[in-house]
Amino acid sequence: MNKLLVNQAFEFLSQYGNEKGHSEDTMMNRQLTVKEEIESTGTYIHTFDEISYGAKLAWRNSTKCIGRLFWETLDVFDARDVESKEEVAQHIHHHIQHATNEGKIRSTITIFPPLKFNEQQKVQIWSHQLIRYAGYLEESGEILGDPASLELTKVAQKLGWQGDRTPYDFLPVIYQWNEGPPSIIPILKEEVLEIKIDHPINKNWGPLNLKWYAVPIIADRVLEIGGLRYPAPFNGWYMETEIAARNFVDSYRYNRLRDVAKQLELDTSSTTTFWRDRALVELQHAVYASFKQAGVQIVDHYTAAQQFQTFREKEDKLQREVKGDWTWLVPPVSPSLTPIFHQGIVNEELSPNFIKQKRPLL
Ligand code: HEM
Ligand code: NRG
Repeated sequence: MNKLLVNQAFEFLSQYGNEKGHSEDTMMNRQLTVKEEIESTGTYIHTFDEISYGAKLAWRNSTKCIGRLFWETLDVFDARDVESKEEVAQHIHHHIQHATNEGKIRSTITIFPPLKFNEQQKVQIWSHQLIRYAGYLEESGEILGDPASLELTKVAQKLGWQGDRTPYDFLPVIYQWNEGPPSIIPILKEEVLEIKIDHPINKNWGPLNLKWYAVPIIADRVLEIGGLRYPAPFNGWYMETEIAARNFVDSYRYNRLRDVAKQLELDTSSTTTFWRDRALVELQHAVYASFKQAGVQIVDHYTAAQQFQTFREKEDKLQREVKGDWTWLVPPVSPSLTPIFHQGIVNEELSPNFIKQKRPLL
């Protein structure tokens, strides 16, 4: 019998039962049933309420996430009964549609069948996010689109997908069904909400051709609950720095800071004119204001940091110490202007959680 699994299951079930206020009897009975199930089948099946609460706990335990105040508000879709590739595709499209909600973004997770010891894994998602821009290496050596997607774009092309070769082509979702060859799910323009980036004061950013999609849906993690691991894409909404300080700015991403500075007519002759810092701040403003103007949910790094403080206070009152990875929680813009910068935090991984899955055979 798999003793480790029994232990992990019991640990989760007691946390679940305790936090939900279940009686000792109810908890004991459930543990007994699960133990017998593991003895006879090698694994066990969570109830919907268990995976639903387990997913919320995984969010609450995500050390790198600043958005955890809202951990109890997560829409959970149960896709553990998928029987075909068509059903996988339906769930993926449904997730995008439900989460997007015309800009009033809903935190959502879709839970696919768990990885089972010695059994075929039904679904393995290779895509980093359900919605992502492709990246192409041009003959000139330049990169078109998102350099972070070069590898997966090549895989998609091998599988017969062809992009329009713009800087913002939607990569199809790449996944494996029953450990067979990888398959793709094309993402249609109609199902994705995108926001054109303009500056609220320094108008006419049109020629910069900056835009981004509304919903970040992380797909390449597995949700671990009580020893079981589920492929489970999840999303909340963006904090403006993710797009405006990293995706557009990192030298190994869209690398657009100099273009923004030129648009702002800054003196880029030396770093000591601080043109990079000034352009960076204007870019935060532009991304935030453009999302707001379009009616799409987004949070700025001050509000997010404040919400994180509230989360910590709430958890402290319940005598649960919040764990966190300072290097991720601190926003990449003006970090010392947020309280997170000035506080220590214990970096420790608890279960349930979202964990790295085995790397696909790209
Ligand atoms: C990471 C914000 C919702 C789980 C992050 C990061 C930010 C963030 C800024 C750092 C990302 C980076 O630097 O690349 C938010 C906001 C949310 C939200 C504003 C709005 C509701 C969620 C939800 C979940 C979640 C719903 C899961 C159910 C995570 C995890 C990471 C993370 C696992 C680490 C990702 C990684 O390792 O790449 N979040 N988040 N977050 N968040 Fe959240
Ligand atoms: N930085 C990445 C997204 C990482 C997760 N961020 C969130 N998660 N906001 C990017 O695409 O820029 N979330 O679940 O909301």
